[in-house]
Amino acid sequence: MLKELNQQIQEETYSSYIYLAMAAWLEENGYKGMATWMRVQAREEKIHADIFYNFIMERGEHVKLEAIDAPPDSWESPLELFKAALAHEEHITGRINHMVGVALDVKDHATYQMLQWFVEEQVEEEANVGEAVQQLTIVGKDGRGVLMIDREMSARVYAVPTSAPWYPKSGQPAA
Ligand code: OFO
Repeated sequence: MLKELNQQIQEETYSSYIYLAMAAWLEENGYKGMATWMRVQAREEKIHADIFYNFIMERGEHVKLEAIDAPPDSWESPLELFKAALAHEEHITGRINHMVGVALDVKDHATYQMLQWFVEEQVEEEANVGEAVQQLTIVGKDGRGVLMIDREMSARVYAVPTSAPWYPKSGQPAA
């Protein structure tokens, strides 16, 4: 179980890294609203990594950080980029489900319970990215439609996840 939890710190940190790369591509190509959305997403992923770190520490176990691969740095279009983000979220959902299975196998009820927040979070994550894919598919190559979506997505702001387990309400990393 500990190996899986440590691997998840790597997975969530990579999530943060790939979304930051996506934000950079979007910003460089003039999609500033979507870039803002992705930067918020990248910060949220860093918090996901922190939650696993905090949980391992709380249990008095050893944190072992793994290498982070370099993410891609270009995509064909915003639609292709968000499709890649959706595929990544589906991969993460698979990871969380796998970990729930391991927790059940080894009767680690504390980890099982902590993972329930992530089970719910993944439903939201896939829905949010899926909505962007759907909207971008509808507007297709209509530049005005894409820019309208870009403007809407600029409204996303970062909020400290007060409901997250193993994460201090202050939003500061645990000392
Ligand atoms: Fe996007 O939920 Fe964590 O990785």
